[in-house]
Amino acid sequence: MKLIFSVMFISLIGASMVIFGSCAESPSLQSQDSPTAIINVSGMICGGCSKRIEGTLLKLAGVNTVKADHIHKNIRINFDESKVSLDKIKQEIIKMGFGII
Ligand SMILES: [Cu+2]
Repeated sequence: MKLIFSVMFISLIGASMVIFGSCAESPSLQSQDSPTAIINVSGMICGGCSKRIEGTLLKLAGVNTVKADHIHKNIRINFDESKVSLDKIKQEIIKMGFGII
């Protein structure tokens, strides 16, 4: 009986993580003040590339959300202009080996 409860509890945590995970990407949660930029990038050829870009850019202070799309070859990024500049973000993308179109 105890096992059943712990299994239920773990799956409940899993479900809430999925819910909160999808909320984090929702544009409605973004601050109205911070701009969202769309950067066209060359060299992204698969989901691994986009995940790598997302992971690296999210580590930058001031970057709120990053959505890299390797099919449309662009990155949608929401950031705090007082903490990070668009130039700095582009530099990081170039440092990873991608090109800015
Ligand atoms: Cu790739």
